[in-house]
Amino acid sequence: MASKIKYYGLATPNGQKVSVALEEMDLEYEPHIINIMKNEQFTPEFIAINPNSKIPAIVDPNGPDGKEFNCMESGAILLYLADKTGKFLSHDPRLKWETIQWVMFQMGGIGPMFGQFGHFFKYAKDKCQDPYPVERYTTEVKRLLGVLEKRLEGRDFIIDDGYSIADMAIFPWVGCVETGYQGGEKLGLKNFPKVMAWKNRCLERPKTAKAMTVCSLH
Ligand SMILES: N[C@@H](CCC(=O)N[C@@H](CS)C(=O)NCC(=O)O)C(=O)O
Repeated sequence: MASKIKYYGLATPNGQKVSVALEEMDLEYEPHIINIMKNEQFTPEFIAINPNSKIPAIVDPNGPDGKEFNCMESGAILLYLADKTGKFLSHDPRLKWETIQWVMFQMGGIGPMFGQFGHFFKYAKDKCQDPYPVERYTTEVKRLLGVLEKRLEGRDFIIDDGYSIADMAIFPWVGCVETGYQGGEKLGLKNFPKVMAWKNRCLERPKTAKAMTVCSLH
């Protein structure tokens, strides 16, 4: 019986969260590139795995009931893998719920807002002359970075007992606004020194660093 998890993704922040978790949790997996630039997320084969046509998604041949299990939404995948392995989600109930809160903060805030910033600041910059969207998302990204900067006061990682799925969820987005969207100056990233140092601390982990290029198109 197949035992490897199939990971369908791309080396974008949402995809990297999952490849980081798979590597850090020492899970055996098979990476499959879904090239969203070629609309591969809309094939019937992929829609059967993720009805929402977005990466990332996984197929675990040994799901919770021993049967094959498909999982979509990166935050749910992180929680699923943490639950499956017992790793990177604290066993202390208080810290566990703190971790879940920060994963949700990423899913509801960081991901959508940073993504919209990138859309208007980089990808659609020639399509929209109105300065409003860039200014709106710049303000919101800075606000969210400020929340993180405060959280990281006196902490090496988001949660007190060390590297967790909360870090895995959030740090790839900080890397993305800096290098992917080249938003460093616009966002004043140097004003968030704790966030930038934490992002580098995450990337110093060999398994995390390796995971960042899984399903890369380059
Ligand atoms: N909430 C979803 C967002 C996933 C998402 O937006 N993925 C992007 C790539 S990072 C995608 O697949 N875009 C293709 C499309 O929108 O057609 C998650 O966290 O998994």
